[in-house]
Amino acid sequence: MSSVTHPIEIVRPAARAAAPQRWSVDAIEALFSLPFNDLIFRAQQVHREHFDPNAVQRSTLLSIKTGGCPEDCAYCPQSVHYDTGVEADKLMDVSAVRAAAQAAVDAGATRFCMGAAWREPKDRDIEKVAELIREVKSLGLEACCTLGMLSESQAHALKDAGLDYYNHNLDTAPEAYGRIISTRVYEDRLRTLAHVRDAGMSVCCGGIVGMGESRRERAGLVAQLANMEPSYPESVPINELVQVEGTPLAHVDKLDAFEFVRTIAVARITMPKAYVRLSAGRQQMSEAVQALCFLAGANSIFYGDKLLTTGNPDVERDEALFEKLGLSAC
Ligand code: SAM
Ligand code: DTB
Ligand code: SF4
Repeated sequence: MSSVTHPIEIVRPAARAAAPQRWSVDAIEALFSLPFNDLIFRAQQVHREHFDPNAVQRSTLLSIKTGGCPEDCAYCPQSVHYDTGVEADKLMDVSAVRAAAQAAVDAGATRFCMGAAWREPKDRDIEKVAELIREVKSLGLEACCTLGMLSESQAHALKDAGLDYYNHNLDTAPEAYGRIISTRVYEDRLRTLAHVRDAGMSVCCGGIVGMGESRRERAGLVAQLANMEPSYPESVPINELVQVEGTPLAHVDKLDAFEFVRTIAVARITMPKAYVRLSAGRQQMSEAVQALCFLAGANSIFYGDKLLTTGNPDVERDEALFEKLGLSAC
């Protein structure tokens, strides 16, 4: 008898890698609409499957090149298009960056994130930043940079210097992007993210809420992040808009605090293994709302009294909050 193998036995579905779950905007919007307690309960369940529920990762930010940016992001105090009082500075030198990174280590941060107000760095900027990355890594910190758009070769150069994470936010839903930024398009952001991934770095990518967007648009942003190919970002910063006088969004209606917490919960449910960072906006947030964000699955914060150009709770205040909530750093 001849032994004929049926094709179905050769390509057994179980032998294939499980396809990542795709989230529709409708399904994400339905999560947003759950009763608050049900949503938080679900987020907490997902969180506990993958993380220690009482551990929060801490990253310290440093603006290594401030102001004078040619882009027109409507939220940003560093754009040349708006009069916000932020002065344009040159790239910081190695010794000053080293001192700031050492202070971050001493305060208990595990990651150091260097931000530059560039549309895109020049190749000679990348050489200088590579030196900064090597310094940061020599202190035992994880290194992250956010420098604007990158070419393929620039992404590889940063990876070769030891960069662990690259932060590049999608900021809002594709259909809302044109209302916020006119000097680049969504596709530009996605291209840089692909270069970062291809170079072998971890992706840090999130957005800003409270810019006057609809709930549907918040769901659209989360869908972009959760469905990112080949996988969602390892780190997802959820920023609440910091309203800065002089920017077009300085007086936009403030987002309801529960809607912010809902956004964190939805990010947690749709990106179960990501570090979801409660990012900009903590300075204006009560401790109770921050505690709700941790309950909703946020497990990372920016740590230190400054973000890039605006304020953040100081280390003592955060230590006290961790103590009150029984949180530990990881
Ligand atoms: N120029 C680079 C870029 O845009 O990718 C890197 C620096 S930029 C300041 C980094 C991120 O900061 C932005 O993508 C945005 O998400 C966030 N950001 C800027 N201004 C903000 C504000 N006023 N409130 C909240 N987040 C803000
Ligand atoms: C991110 O998502 N938020 C950080 C970091 N990545 C670079 C920046 C927040 C900036 C807030 C406004 C400012 O301080 O200039
Ligand atoms: Fe420039 Fe980045 Fe600010 Fe946009 S967000 S104006 S690209 S520094």
